[in-house]
Amino acid sequence: MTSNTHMQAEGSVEAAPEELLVEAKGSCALVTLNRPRALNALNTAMRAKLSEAFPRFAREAQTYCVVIQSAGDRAFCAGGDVREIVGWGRDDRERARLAFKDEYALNWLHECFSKPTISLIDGAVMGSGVGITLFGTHRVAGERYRFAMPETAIGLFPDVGTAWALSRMPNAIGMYLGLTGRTIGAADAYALGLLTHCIPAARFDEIKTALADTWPVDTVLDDRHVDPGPGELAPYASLIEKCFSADTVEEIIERLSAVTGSQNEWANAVVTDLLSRSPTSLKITHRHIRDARTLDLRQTLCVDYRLACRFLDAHDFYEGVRAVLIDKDGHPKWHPAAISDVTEQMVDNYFVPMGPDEMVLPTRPEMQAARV
Ligand code: QUE
Repeated sequence: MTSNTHMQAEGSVEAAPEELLVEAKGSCALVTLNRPRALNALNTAMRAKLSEAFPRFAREAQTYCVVIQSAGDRAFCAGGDVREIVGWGRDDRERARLAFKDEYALNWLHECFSKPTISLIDGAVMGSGVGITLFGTHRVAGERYRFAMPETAIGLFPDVGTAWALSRMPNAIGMYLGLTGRTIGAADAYALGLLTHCIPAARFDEIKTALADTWPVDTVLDDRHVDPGPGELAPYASLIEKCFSADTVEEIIERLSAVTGSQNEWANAVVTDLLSRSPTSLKITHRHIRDARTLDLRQTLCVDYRLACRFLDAHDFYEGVRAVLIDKDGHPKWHPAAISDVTEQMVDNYFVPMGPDEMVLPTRPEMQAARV
């Protein structure tokens, strides 16, 4: 393994710093997301480098574990580079599909990886960032940790295998998180199993040093864990369960709208959030999270790919990225515009298998038997 620090270009022009750094620190392989100005959003080059590095880590005698961290102090990883993908979606649909396929295959590679993988997350982790951390063995939050799957705001859906995790959360909280795209902090994320440890970020350097010296991962992390206490969602748990366990998005909104008393204001704000999201995204997300309860992660990722292809063939993803990330006017014009205009038939069509175009991921035993 070589260190990929800031390569100098030929001549006087300095090359852009490597957007993903891979270094050997003693018995630890240290991966750094290094695109701080783009909030470390994961692009194709970074994904390719990760996909190449992990099978190599698995076979290196000196690599005991992998640590994933990020540069800068604004976000751990704001998601995928969706601007890159919508550009391809318009000009080269196959290229855009391939970007999604490569990402979901990377998520599966992480799930099947044979060594401890520790993400040190001190900042926002959203979308694709969740995908590269959630399937590792250890997810550690610093004080600034925030989690969200905000895709319904950009006309997409919670992908990278998260429907599998969201569908298994208690009290319909996963449905709440996936539909609203709302953010939670470390205490809620810890209670939901998204995190394994909460440790002050000032101690992250010690952790890396200990792992470089081959101290056992669980001991190193357990000794520094600080219980985060009750989450911000705890007071709303029964309300969320009552409303978000409904069979349809319309029914969820009706139940929220009928909430009276001290939680009326909170419920109304959730309705306002939901009504600003893509109606198509909401209905597809609802069905996806409902159905993922009976799927394993591999199957969920294959459905993710099917859905991503359908979103690339539709309108809202392009419009959402335009309104939220490009023009930043915050006023996407969704098509269909109303939740009731998204019919069961339209939802069914997103989930229809694509025959020869389906993504095929090797089973776990096939991954384990792979020789590289
Ligand atoms: C909802 C999202 C995303 C988002 C904003 C949303 C998302 C995403 C980004 C993002 C942020 C910074 C970047 C970038 C993308 O923002 O998925 O390339 O530099 O990746 O409201 O789902």
